[in-house]
Amino acid sequence: MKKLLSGILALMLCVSAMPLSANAEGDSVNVKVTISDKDGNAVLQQKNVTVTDIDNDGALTINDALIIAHNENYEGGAEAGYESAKSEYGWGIQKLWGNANGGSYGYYVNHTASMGVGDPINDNDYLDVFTYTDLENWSDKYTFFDGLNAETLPNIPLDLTLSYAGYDENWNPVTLPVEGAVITINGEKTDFVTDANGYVEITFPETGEYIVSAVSDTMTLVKPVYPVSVKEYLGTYGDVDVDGDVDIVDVLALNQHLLGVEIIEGDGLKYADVDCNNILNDTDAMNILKSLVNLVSLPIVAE
Ligand SMILES: [Ca+2]
Ligand SMILES: [Ca+2]
Ligand SMILES: [Ca+2]
Repeated sequence: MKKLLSGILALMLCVSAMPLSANAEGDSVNVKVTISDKDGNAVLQQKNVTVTDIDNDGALTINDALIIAHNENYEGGAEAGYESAKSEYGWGIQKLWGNANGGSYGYYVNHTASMGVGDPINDNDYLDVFTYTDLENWSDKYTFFDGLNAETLPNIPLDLTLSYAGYDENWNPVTLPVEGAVITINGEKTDFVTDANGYVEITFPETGEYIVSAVSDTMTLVKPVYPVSVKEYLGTYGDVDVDGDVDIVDVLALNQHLLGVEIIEGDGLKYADVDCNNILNDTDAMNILKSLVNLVSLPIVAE
């Protein structure tokens, strides 16, 4: 019995010691890392990396993130694939993904240019590092879509804007639209092309996980990495236009249908009949409206 007790005590000591090790979690942050290699291929695509102070300089920096990203993903680890060095110009990359090109790399945190790999990195940051492919004119343009990723439904338009990091006439960094870029989905070119504002509306016919990117005939783009998750839509009562939300647009769509202006088809007919009486009328429209101000919840099932 005594043995058992001391065992339990030892266990309790272990448990009570746990908050101490939990404190150590403050010494790491979780970031997403994208790396493009010398051929312009995204060899890491928003890869989750837990960053610790692996270079022991007392700070969590881009350098730590890149060492760990290589250790975990590059054959031979950071020792084989990554090098950084401090010079009069700052602390920069010397080798990335096994390629040493004289220091021609670009690095961005949350789509903003970084000054060097000694820049701090914080929880949920997005680190994007690329190798220049044009070593004569450095024409490579860092590009990005708004945000980090998106979720949508099959055949529901997804709005994207593609921008690149450029400079104005005074060499101040500015964000400019990428015009005429062809959108790729999982590396395949599509018919979607960005307009003069960098804007494009894309759709996915099927559910699945996709990487959206872009290529251009006229610019050297650092290919953006933009994961899109296309989920199956299971339908919601009140969602007349079947876009995943119940809002005033659904009330208007139903009214248009009842007036014979624009006829609803498909699943919308089912989700518009919110009292499930197989009749579409003003009562359904009124009940959707009421649901928007939380007077009723849908569907309304007859007693
Ligand atoms: Ca460090
Ligand atoms: Ca809707
Ligand atoms: Ca009805």
